[in-house]
Amino acid sequence: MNPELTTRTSKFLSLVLRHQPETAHITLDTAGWVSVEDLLAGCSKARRTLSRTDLEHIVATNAKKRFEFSADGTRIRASQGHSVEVDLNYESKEPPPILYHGTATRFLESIQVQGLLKMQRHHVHLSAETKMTMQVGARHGKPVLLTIQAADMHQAGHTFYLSTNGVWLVEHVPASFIRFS
Ligand code: HQG
Repeated sequence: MNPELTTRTSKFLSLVLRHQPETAHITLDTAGWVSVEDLLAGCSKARRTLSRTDLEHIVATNAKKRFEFSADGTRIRASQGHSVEVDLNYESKEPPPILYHGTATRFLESIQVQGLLKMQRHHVHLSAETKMTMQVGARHGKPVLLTIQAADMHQAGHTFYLSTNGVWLVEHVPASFIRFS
């Protein structure tokens, strides 16, 4: 698969495994899984034919590790980022003392009032590193890095989850736990 087709197919997989499974004529189970066989057949039907080898290549090389196979390799799902109702069954986990969130300067005023909201997603996404996080912010405008006092939040009773691909997930970050400078 050439890089351009890999990216295009990866975007299509994000669409069907997170948002619109019906586009590839599949349904996801309650934890977001679909059998690889059904996915490949559905992609074919949607005129996006790909082989099991292509799929393995995409899962292995995806920069953000967006997709995962089940332990026995027969099923696949997106590791996070869904808009369809799924319960990924992540166990809650104690976060590191500090986490980061990348956003755009134009959102700051509102975030100072409301804290971080999950918007269209199931959770607010936080990260333990800063470089990729700035890039996430840059998707929305002039990027700015917010520092989240995660240990304090955890101590105050907020539940944190860690996705398989290393994204920290929470329901809401109140403004009082955000350092803006
Ligand atoms: C902002 C990508 C105003 C929030 C990335 C963000 C990430 C507020 C935007 C993952 C707000 C939502 C997630 C408030 C939050 N007022 N704006 N009160 N609270 N916001 O895309 O974190 O490619 O839903 O700061 O790499 O940017 O999908 O979230 O700017 O990991 O795999 O509202 O998506 O990964 O934007 O990105 P998003 P995000 P994938």
